[in-house]
Amino acid sequence: MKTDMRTLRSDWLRAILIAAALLAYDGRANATEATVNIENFTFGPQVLTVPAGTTVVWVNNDDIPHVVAEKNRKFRSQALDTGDSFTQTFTIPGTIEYYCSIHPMMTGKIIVAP
Ligand SMILES: [Cu+2]
Repeated sequence: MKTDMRTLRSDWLRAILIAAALLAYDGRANATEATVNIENFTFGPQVLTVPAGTTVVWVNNDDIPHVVAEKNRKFRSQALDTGDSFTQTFTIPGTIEYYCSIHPMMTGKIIVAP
C-alpha cells in the first residue's frame, strides 16, 4: 500500500515536470526573434537561417526608403522610412526569397529550418 502511494506520487510529479518543461519550451519558441538590418542598400545578413516559429524584424537603417517584398507576393511591407521596421513570423520550414521593390537589386533570403 505504501509503495503504491509512492508510485502514484512520483507519476504525478513526473507529469508536472513534463508539463512545466513543455510550457518553458513553448515560451522560448514564441520568444524567438531575429533581426535583418537594412543598410547601404543591403539586407544583413543576406541569408538568415532561423528555426520555425521565428519572428523576423527588418529595420531600415538607411537614409532612404526600402520595401521588403516576398518574391511570390506572399508578403510585402509598406515603404520603410529610416528607423521603420517590418515584422513577419515564419512557421513553415522552407526558403523565402525577398527583395526591395524600389531597388530590385537588393535581395535576401530567409531559411526556415524545421
Ligand atoms: Cu530599397
